[in-house]
Amino acid sequence: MSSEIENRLQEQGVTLDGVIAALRQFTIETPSWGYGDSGTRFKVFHWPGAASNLREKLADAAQVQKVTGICPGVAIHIPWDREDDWRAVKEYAGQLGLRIGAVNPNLFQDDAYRFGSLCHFDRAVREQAVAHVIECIHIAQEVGSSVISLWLADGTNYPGQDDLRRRRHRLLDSLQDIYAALPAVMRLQIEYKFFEPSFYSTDLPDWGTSLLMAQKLGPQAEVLVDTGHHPQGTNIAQIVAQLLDEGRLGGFHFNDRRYADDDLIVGSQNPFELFCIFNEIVGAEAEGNANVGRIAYMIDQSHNIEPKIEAMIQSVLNVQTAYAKALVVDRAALRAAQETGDVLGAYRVLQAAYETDVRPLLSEVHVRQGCDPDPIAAFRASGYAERVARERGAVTTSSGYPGA
Ligand code: LRH
Ligand code: MN
Repeated sequence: MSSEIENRLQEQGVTLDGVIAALRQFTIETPSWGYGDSGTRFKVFHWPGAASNLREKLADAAQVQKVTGICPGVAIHIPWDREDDWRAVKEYAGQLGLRIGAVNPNLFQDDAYRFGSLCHFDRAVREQAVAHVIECIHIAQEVGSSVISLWLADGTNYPGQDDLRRRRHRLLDSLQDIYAALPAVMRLQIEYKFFEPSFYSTDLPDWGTSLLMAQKLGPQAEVLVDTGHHPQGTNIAQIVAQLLDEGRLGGFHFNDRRYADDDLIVGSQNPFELFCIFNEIVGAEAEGNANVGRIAYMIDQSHNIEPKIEAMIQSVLNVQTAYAKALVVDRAALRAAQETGDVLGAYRVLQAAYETDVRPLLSEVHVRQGCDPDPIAAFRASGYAERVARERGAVTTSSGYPGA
């Protein structure tokens, strides 16, 4: 363990054990859909051994948990993961050392949703959509999950296509019907996205709209921040600071992007942005913000060309790295610089933390989790990927374009 970090932390009155304890209690949920074949509208490339049903996805997620020790939860998506015996699923997950995490309704793939789901002008379609989310609430109850993470593709493609205030009224009405069905222990996380698949208006386009809806619904409603859902140049760390201050930051869908909702490996394109997000979280926690302890950290990615399980492990390591760097920020020095207008002094405090090599620290955390210090090497050495590629025969893939 490098004494360089230890000495620096000592100077800040922070113990290494404290930092390691924080990293050990930190968990990240992986998405079932990240283990299966996925692609773009141009092509879905099949990965040999890619999981094609919920049990294979859970078995692959168990490998990520085995080598990282911080991924016991797996988010599911309905109907992609629909099963007829959810108690058996809960049992099977338990045998693998896993639990079912957030339940994601799908209100974007049924033909009925051409003009929207919860915002559709036809009451029958809205009722169908509400019924689907309530079905997901029942599934969550059966598998012991406490989070419904709701994303809507709802929107319009042309000016005048629909009345934007009436769509908002329908949205709130539908969400109130869903909120009324939410058991006391459960949280409704409202995800936003500034465009796609709608290209004129999106009914939940930004954090402000999701926050307003959550505040109108009640304390169990929160905002879910998908890091790929913002216009270029958006300061996501500031959105996180605001939501923490409002006590409505429910969770994250971590991924990274260069252009639009690219769903690439988190921290692979803009690792400093991810560090700034965690710096806001650690800073708020240091000042006793109660919301921090409730944040659901989840990954939401699609691995179109790369090996899916290794991509997931790499993603977990990238998030751990950002969190570890935020934990070694000299908060007292940062505050002092901020309160004296020492602009570059403050920046250099963050820069020093960001440029800290936390790999030895993370290796120590992995070992204390009972894992190999190098999770990627451990997974590769396991031969698991080669074994499932042999066992899980080939599957046909498709794409958004028929016949492609
Ligand atoms: C929408 C989204 C949403 C999921 C889907 C897989 O872009 O981020 O969270 O339902 O991806
Ligand atoms: Mn998402």
